[in-house]
Amino acid sequence: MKIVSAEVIVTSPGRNFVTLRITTEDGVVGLGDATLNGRELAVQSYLDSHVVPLLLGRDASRIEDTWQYLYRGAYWRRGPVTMAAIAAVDTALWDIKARYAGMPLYQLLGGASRAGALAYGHASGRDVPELLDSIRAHRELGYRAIRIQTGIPGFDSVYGVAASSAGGGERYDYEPARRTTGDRPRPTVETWDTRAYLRHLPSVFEAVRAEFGPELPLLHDGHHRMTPIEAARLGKALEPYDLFWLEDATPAEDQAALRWIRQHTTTPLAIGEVFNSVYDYTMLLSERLIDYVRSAVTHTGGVTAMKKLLDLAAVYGVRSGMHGPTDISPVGMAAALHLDLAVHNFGIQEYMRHSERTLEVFRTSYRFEQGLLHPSDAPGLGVDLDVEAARHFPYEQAYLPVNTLLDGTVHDW
Ligand code: CS2
Ligand code: MG
Repeated sequence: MKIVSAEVIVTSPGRNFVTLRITTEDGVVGLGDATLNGRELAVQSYLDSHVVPLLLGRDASRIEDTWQYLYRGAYWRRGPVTMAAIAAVDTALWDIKARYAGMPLYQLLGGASRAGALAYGHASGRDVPELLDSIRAHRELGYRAIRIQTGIPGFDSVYGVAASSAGGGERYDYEPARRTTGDRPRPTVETWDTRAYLRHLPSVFEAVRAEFGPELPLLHDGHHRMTPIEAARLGKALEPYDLFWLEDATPAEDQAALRWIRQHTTTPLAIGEVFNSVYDYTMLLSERLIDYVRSAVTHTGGVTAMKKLLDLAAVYGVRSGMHGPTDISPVGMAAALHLDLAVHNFGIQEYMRHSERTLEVFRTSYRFEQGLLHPSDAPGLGVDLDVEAARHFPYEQAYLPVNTLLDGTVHDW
């Protein structure tokens, strides 16, 4: 099962993606997602310069050994670029192994623990009426759990609110990265005021619960912007609305901040989409400071590392809530779905549906039916990459916005 080629494919069918395509001597192809939103070329360079040359000639069946070789052998450890590169190799090798076995990957991870993975979608609105329409549209699309994000009076654009999000569906799905242009070579700048946000949000949830009742699982993403006591205040203020989770309430690297939030509120907490290794979670898990692990296979070292992370989380009663925005490619999404189906401590799966243009390049077999996702029983991950189609969509530089406070101070976006 020798690796004879490994190609890094950067393509931009609707948005930028980085995919590693590994081929064995028998012609079996495995895919791995290495997309890092706004830093795609850094991962491409790391893979092309420091990983691909080391893969050629290696035995593709030695997944754990290759993971350790790329992690410990690099000397410099962790970090989003390194771990996205390792993730792509690891995921591609699992794809290959399952294809050789003629099985869907989840069968090699312990088989199915459920019929499908509960998905949540992104409803948003610049104001409450638009948000309510977006929630209705997402329920019509079949979502049984919904994240809600909304504008703040007086602010032009706020994280998570699509330009015109009344409908739901791909025209309105929120795409945060913005392509640079000749006369705008830098990231766009957004402004923010946490006190205005804290004053506004509870009334939004009041309106949503009044319209849709108490049962609909509602999620909200604080997107790293609050101090611990601000997050504690919001968690407490939202308790009457029974959230499924409050995500990224504070900047995730300050793990101890979650102690303060936990002391003040019973609103469930999810964190970790910007993490890239199990070591980012050790205090959060051992002290039970969170309820859901937000990492994606793509950013956390691949299927091998994600399975180990979720198995550790299970020891502390913490469940999965894997990251699934459109900047996780269909390859990364498929890898998540195989884990979602197999692990015991599954919680929920984020599912921002990719555009039709993206799906011209990534031929998927996973299904979204009656609010549940299933990876399909196709061998491997169940995703194929149309390399010729990919070449028609060259990379286009795009950056995530930079966020500032009203006085211009740079803040977390
Ligand atoms: C967000 C992401 O989906 C989420 O929970 O936090 O959309 C995030 O903003 C993007 O993945 C950043 O690239
Ligand atoms: Mg998030």
